[in-house]
Amino acid sequence: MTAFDPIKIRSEFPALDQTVNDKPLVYLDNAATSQKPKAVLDALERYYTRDNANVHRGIHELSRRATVAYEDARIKVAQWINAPDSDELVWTRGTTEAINLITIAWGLDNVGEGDEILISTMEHHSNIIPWQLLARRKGASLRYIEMDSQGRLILDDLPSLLSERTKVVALGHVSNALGTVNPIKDIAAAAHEVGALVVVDGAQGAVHTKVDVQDLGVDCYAFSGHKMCGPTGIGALWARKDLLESMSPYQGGGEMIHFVGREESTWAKVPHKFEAGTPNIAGAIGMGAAVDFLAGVGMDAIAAHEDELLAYAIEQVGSIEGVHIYGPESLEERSAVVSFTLGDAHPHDISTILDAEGIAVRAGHHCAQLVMKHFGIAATARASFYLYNTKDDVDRLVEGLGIVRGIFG
Ligand code: C6P
Repeated sequence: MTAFDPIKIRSEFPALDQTVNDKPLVYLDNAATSQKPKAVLDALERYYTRDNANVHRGIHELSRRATVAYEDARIKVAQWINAPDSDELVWTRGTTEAINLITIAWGLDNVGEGDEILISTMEHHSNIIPWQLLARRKGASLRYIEMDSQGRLILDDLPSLLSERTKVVALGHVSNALGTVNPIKDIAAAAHEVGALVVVDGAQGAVHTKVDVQDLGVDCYAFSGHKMCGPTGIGALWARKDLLESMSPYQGGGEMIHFVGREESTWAKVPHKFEAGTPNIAGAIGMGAAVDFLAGVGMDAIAAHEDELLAYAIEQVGSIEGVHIYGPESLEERSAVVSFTLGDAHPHDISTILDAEGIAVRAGHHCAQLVMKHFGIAATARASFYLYNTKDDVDRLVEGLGIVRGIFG
């Protein structure tokens, strides 16, 4: 493998090579969505210009090519998370749809009156609302693992929160609002002792480090293509094959059936049972190209680069007077996100001022209102890093925050 060179990597991402408000773009909103490398853009173009056809339907050359590319991508993405079998990977629109799929296709049949669903106050709304809807429909109740003052899960509470009533434990791998990395493997082991299903929201997990669903010992892992250099509108649910086979269909329509009768029908084998209608073929192919790209760079190298960048960013941003950084103090427990406030400056104002300097960060509650409530704030500004960011980007952010300080005192 060649040495990790963020400048060279940067040149693979056309969108990074532009000015915004007459300043070279510094893109630090990667937790919302990453930029796309040429390899992914080329894969999309190749599909649409040469191979465009529906999958699993036509007996003609283009359909054959599209089907092969679509299913090859499934194999690549399944291998990416070390799934034992690519049939265990269901394409979805993203993490949100993957979690909704589980709550409907598994939850409606397996969660009932008096059962408990254990989540945490750290969750993104995508891992709260689907469970709330399920709990309401089935008369189950939601319980929460709370966070400590550093935004870490209080796992000492776990034994008292888990019981035979716990049907499912659903947690984020990495918090988008704080960067906290959760010890999923330990939690999964504890949840399995009471027979609970373990569902992981991996939207921010599969992005930065190598994920191994077998090693984590979880039952389901949901993730999105667009946060890991892939296209929008594509993601996946990985789940154990026996679990998928036991589940009811999620949506009905073309492709998910085996045989259709007037009153009764039978279902296609997994994963197709969960993929009703024409799928996002280009998206799946693009996500396959994205994992090829990331694997080519090397996930260990990416993780090491991001760790260095995060340490630098926390040191530099954290030393600005008035800045408060949220999330764990130990770098070991956090991922490439710096969520912060600066004195009395509203995070939206921080973001607007930075934007004028060509620096893109996100400001708001980050779809994690319970996190904001925990810290007694309405919003934070969030800089999130990826493989193409550099220390120069951090320096530009610090300069921009100097301007914010000049305005807000
Ligand atoms: N977080 C962010 O700016 P979708 O939209 O389905 O691809 O991913 C939803 C989602 C679920 N869980 C976590 C932990 C996430 O971070 C996200 C998306 C973006 O933080 C948009 S709100």
